[in-house]
Amino acid sequence: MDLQDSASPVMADVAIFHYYLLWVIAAISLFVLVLLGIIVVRFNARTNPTPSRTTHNTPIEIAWTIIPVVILAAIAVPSFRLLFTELDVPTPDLTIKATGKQWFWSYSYPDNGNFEFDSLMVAEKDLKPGQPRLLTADNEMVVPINKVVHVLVTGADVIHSFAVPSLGVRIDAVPGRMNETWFKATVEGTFYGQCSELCGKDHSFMPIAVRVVKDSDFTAWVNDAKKKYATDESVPPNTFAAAGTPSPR
Ligand SMILES: [Cu+2]
Repeated sequence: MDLQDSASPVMADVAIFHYYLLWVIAAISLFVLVLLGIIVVRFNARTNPTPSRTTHNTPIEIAWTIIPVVILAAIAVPSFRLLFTELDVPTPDLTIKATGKQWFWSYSYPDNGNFEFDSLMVAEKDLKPGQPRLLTADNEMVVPINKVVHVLVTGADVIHSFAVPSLGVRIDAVPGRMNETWFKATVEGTFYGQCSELCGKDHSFMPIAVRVVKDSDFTAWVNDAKKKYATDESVPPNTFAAAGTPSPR
């Protein structure tokens, strides 16, 4: 029924703007409804058998031109301000590249050791207590709290979309293009999103799980991840394939 709790300043602004618009829309709708009601009751053929022949009223015409312009300006100004906040990436503390693939996400950390790993959905039967169905991923994207995370987003095969509602992030992952967005998570915890562009049969099974942790935990995670997801690029992939072991990605 409502927006997810916001965990970033951008999402907080999105929520404020949303509720502001809701009031504007409600006021306009109510006003029009009241006018219609007055017309129905007071100006129907029975109560008003001889209608007025008035065709022009300058003050009213000026008012119904000026007032909508003022309303539109009152919507446009905060709307553009929000758009610019979303699109103008502040100086980042770290960069993460998210690649949408059929049907999972890969995350790489170019300025933290340049490792890359895949993040796949956990099947329903493998869920641990408390893990949400269809949203839990085996390897979460881990980010430090209160840091500006610059996210590079691209697609490897078809168009996907990287979206995490609580962080106010949603951007298309287009093959051959590098889109960018950012967020600053201000709440610790795990936040979930889903691919938001129809991308094939398993479109609904490629969740995005972002775990926000303290700085020290992030450093520890990076150190582990560097070993866990290490790829040795000096070894050609077919060496592994021939030996019967899975080749590095
Ligand atoms: Cu997708």
